[in-house]
Amino acid sequence: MEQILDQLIKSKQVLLVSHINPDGDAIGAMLGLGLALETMKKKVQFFNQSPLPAVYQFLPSIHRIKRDPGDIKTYDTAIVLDCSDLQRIGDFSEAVSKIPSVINIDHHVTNTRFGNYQLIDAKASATAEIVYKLISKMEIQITMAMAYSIYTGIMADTGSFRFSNTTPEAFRISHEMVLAGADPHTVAHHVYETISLNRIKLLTMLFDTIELSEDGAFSIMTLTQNMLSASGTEIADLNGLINYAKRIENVKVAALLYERRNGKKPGHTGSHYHVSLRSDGSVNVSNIAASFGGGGHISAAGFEVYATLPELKKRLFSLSIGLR
Ligand SMILES: [Mn+2]
Repeated sequence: MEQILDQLIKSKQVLLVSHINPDGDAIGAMLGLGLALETMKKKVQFFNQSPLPAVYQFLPSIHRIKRDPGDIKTYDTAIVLDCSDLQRIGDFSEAVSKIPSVINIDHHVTNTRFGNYQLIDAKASATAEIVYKLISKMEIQITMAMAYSIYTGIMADTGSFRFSNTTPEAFRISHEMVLAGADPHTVAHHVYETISLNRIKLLTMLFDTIELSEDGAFSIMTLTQNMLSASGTEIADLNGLINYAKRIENVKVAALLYERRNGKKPGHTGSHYHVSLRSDGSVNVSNIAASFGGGGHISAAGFEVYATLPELKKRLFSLSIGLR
């Protein structure tokens, strides 16, 4: 932490970046830290390659996040947030690795410790929590905009203070952020009570694809490129969709089969799918993912596969035998 503080004090031009398809923590941690650095008169640039989910558009300063990092040579410091490895930032990982000081701030157990400096805390509920601790050390007055960013990051990654990473520390920091001006109702209203008509249309199509294994323990949901174009939704709107399949009564494992853009090969009948797996904790889905060449954790894993849809479903359902 001390080394990182020294480096931040020395820095002049800072690029802040987080993972593609960002969630509330990736966005909140980045904005919170960047706004703090600006009070220290640092030049900061926010960068994320993906379109940002509409539900986070209420965050002060979110409009400052650009989809292009600009001229890489101008930065002396890069801060990479909420990324277990540098490739998670997307197409610019190679370019960003050339910035003289790369600071890696994250809370994933699987962090590869890339970069020149690391601030990794796997016990932190969110990267935003680590950012808060860094800002406190810098003795910066937390503004309302910073408070909203950090609060939103913690709220998003704890599933609104429901997941197992909901610690006293997560509440303590959130409490402080609320005192500093973040209004919980405003955040909840935007994140949970605002839904675009296009997303409703997508959900209708998606729910229609849900299939259950004979014993009811395994659910499969399918998302194709045709459904995205027919509903007018962007990939940025996909976060958390798999949870609908997981919440079904008696389901232990849920799979979301997502057909990749340009996933078809000429002359082949199949398509390229990303398969996300979630379990209720009673089944280790990382084993299932590993059998397909993927990986992950006990209750969340994934893999890439090229197959036809009926073929893929058959393989997955055959694995589900004996779940109950
Ligand atoms: Mn996170």
